[in-house]
Amino acid sequence: MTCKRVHERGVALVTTLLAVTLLTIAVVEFAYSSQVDYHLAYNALRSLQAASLARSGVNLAIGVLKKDGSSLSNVDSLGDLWARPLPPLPVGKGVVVVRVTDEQGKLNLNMLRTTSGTIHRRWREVAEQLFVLRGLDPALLDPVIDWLDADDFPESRGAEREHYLQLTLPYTPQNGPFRTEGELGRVKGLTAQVRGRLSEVVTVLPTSSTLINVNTAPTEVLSALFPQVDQKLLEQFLTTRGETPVRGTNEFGTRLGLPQNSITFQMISVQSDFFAIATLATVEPVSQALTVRVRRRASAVTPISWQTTLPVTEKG
Ligand SMILES: [Ca+2]
Ligand SMILES: [Ca+2]
Repeated sequence: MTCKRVHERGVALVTTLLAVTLLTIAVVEFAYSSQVDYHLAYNALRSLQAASLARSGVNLAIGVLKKDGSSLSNVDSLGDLWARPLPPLPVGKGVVVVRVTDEQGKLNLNMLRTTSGTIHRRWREVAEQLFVLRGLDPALLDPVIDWLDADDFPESRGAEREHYLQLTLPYTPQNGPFRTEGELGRVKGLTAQVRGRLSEVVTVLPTSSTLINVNTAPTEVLSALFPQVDQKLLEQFLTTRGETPVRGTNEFGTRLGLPQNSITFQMISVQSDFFAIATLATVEPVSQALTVRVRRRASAVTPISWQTTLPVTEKG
């Protein structure tokens, strides 16, 4: 064998090895990208299914609220069908959890503002008491007051235009009712942590004429409204109101031994028009949470806000 032929065979061998290596890399790359595409398509499909399932859960709750609204009862309580916790509902390949809560059991911050743009003294006292009961400095309410009131004069620990215009990204306070719950995050001092502490007892509703439903209000809201209440009678009421709700504010006063001539009795009710529907839909491996707040008038139920959280993929 000549030296030249040996050289040519060596070159052919190297070329073949190189070709095989490149082919192997291409095949592995193709298999990998196919797998990624498959997982992306799979998760996208599951996300879509979970989102649809979450909306179905909302529609289910709306149906229950409509039915309750068309009943002859003038009382909304924790004994109603909408308030009863349902077990997780399996639907197709997924499962959905639905919870309905009464937004009128909470303090609607827009109630603090009167129609003339001043602050309602008694609602302010209740809000301050509620902040204290939630372990918060009641001075945190001052910037809320300034956000709501029509004037530009800050409360002692408050903040008006001047403060907000000095921020890196300046804006002006509303000097009017809150339009969304998200707007609370723009108020001085109302950090995510503070808002988290208040979320179960405070809300923002698109009206300043709501009253607090004593049949559904959390303990702290009732304590803030009636700080003088006998604690034993309050506990007794809380444990029995699901089965035997009060049918009017007079009955509430009698059951809790409260004098009914106070202005606070004009701030409470036994009915509700605003509810929050929270659903969590899971189509493995994706979960989708959706919270919809609704307003009910007789048997008509209208969404007033939607809040979704991004789908959470647990694996795959
Ligand atoms: Ca103001
Ligand atoms: Ca002010």
